[in-house]
Amino acid sequence: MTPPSDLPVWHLAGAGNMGTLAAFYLRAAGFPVVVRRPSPARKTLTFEDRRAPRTLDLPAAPAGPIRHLVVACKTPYSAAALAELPLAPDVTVLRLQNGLGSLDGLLPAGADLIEVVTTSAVKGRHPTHHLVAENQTWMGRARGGPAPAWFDTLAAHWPGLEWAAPIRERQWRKLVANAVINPLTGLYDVPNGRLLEDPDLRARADRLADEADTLLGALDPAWSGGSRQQVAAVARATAGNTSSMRADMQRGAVTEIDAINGWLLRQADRLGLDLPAHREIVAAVLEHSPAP
Ligand code: KPL
Repeated sequence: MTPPSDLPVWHLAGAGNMGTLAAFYLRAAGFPVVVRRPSPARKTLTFEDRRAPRTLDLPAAPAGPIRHLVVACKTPYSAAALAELPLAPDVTVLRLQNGLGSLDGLLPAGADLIEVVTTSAVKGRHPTHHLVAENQTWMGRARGGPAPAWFDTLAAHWPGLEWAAPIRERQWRKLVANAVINPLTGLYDVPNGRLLEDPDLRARADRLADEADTLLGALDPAWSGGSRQQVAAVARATAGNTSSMRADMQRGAVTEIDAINGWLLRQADRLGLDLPAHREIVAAVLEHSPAP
């Protein structure tokens, strides 16, 4: 375990649902947490299981280089959130965002980028956030590698947190679920479970899942496929949920389509593959939501 005097100070860029969740567990583990973006905040996290609500006072960050950063803003705001932050050349970054590649080109070359995949769910708006499902969370680097020294301290206070080496398969599984469920539920304005009930939606979901399998299999022949079944399992487990993209579209906000389906399309372009169902759905979402 890391001795308390060596506990790093975590800077938070994005204090929404996911940022509040990370801040809560980091604090529970004894790490100081300060806010970089947007500003100092008082947050309340309540729990579905009726644990006492916890108020988090997140002070503004002191001046000086950032060595440990949590990026938890929505993906379209990544560049703005990181602009002019004094990142140390070897900054450790925890990325708690949907999609892939949202921090490409935004971090110093020596940064240690740790990806976070969670199946926990937090709902709400500033300043009140509600932990509705406390499930599993994985952290790890896309290329693999051992956990940093602070990880065991955090894992002792973050239920269901595991180190994944490498984390890529988990990221790809999450990406596919988001690439199918989010745009369809956003466009049709339906809860996740409707994808299983409506035959037309189910057929569209299956096409998106199959195209994702084709691409991911081309990127890595070891990819085991099965995205139709995996997406259906996520839609079943979250049947009553409003996906994050549906919520964004309902409030007229910019969506994360570019980091989710856009990432798949960029990889497909590189490989000379066409993903017509993803191309069409990206165009449809962009037509119905503000430009990034
Ligand atoms: O992660 C999600 C999201 O809404 O972004 C899913 C898995 C689709 C659950 O709603």
